Amino acid sequence: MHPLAQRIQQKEERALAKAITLAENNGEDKLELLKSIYPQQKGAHWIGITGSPGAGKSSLVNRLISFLRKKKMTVAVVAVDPTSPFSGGSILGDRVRMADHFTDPGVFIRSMGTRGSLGGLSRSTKETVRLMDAYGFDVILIETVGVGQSELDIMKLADSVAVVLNPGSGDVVQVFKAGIMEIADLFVVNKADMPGVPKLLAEIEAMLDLVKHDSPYRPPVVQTISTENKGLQELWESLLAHREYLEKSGEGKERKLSNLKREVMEVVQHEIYQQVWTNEQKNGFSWLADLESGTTDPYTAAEEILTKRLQPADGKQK
Ligand SMILES: Nc1nc2c(ncn2[C@@H]2O[C@H](COP(=O)(O)OP(=O)(O)O)[C@@H](O)[C@H]2O)c(=O)[nH]1
Ligand SMILES: [Mg+2]
Repeated sequence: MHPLAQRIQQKEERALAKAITLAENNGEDKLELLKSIYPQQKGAHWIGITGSPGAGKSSLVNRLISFLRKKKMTVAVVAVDPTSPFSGGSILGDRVRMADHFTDPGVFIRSMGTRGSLGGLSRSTKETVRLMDAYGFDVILIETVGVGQSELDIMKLADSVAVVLNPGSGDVVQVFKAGIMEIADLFVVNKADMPGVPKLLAEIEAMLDLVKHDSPYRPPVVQTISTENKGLQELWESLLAHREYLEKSGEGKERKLSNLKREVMEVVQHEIYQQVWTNEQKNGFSWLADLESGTTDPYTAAEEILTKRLQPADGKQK
């Protein structure tokens, strides 16, 4: 067993932090570490929270942490939101409120470097969540801004995806266009103290009629005012109900399996690229001269590299 995995099993928080860094930096023994922690996972509830910047995701996460701690549950947070107070991009007030949680051993908060996680952001986020799960947190919250393909990929790894919307924001059209509708398991109308709630509710329902009319599960819509601590009980109950649905319907198993498939292919893609890169580097990128002189083209060069990889001269598969 990898030594960090052993220390994670003994609930050493520093080992968890170190392991996440190792995964993010693509340390040489990363696959060994991940192999060790895979069977240690305990089946935490992985919850994705997504929505436009300023929708109130971080405020909700913050309130949800307090809510769950009162229920004696432990919580880990992965913030993949560059504007998140967890990743340092926010106003002072938020940080001060957050400070309560930093000293609580039942809470672990980690922000992902959005610039250049070497293995890709969605892959390192997934690995981080697995490490947290192996440590034994009951709930893992993943906060992301709901834009872009990598954000969508990140959301797909959650058991339950909550999409946070605000009244009067025109968010619904954006959500629809971005393809988030299909992966939403729950809608949170946050800032329900602001005008325009009935209109937003009607828009969401109309969209659900369109997209989910023949689906066995219709995402519920929950209203919250995170600044006043309102709606959290309902939010939590809806998340639990969704988890129960995943278990009873078998959809949870299905999702996990298709995620695992994607994960394996991601690792293969990365490892092959890594091997080829190292190999070509060793050979001094021998085809570069031919490209320069015009005796080959990029596509032929790439094809030759691949052929070499698939049929190495010594007859052995690399
Ligand atoms: N009026 C009102 N303001 C809120 C509510 N929730 C969050 N906010 C405010 O909205 C702003 C953005 O919140 P934040 O949690 O940082 O949003 P994020 O970018 O989605 O993480 C902050 O100033 C919050 O205080 C709410 O329910 N009602
Ligand atoms: Mg935020």
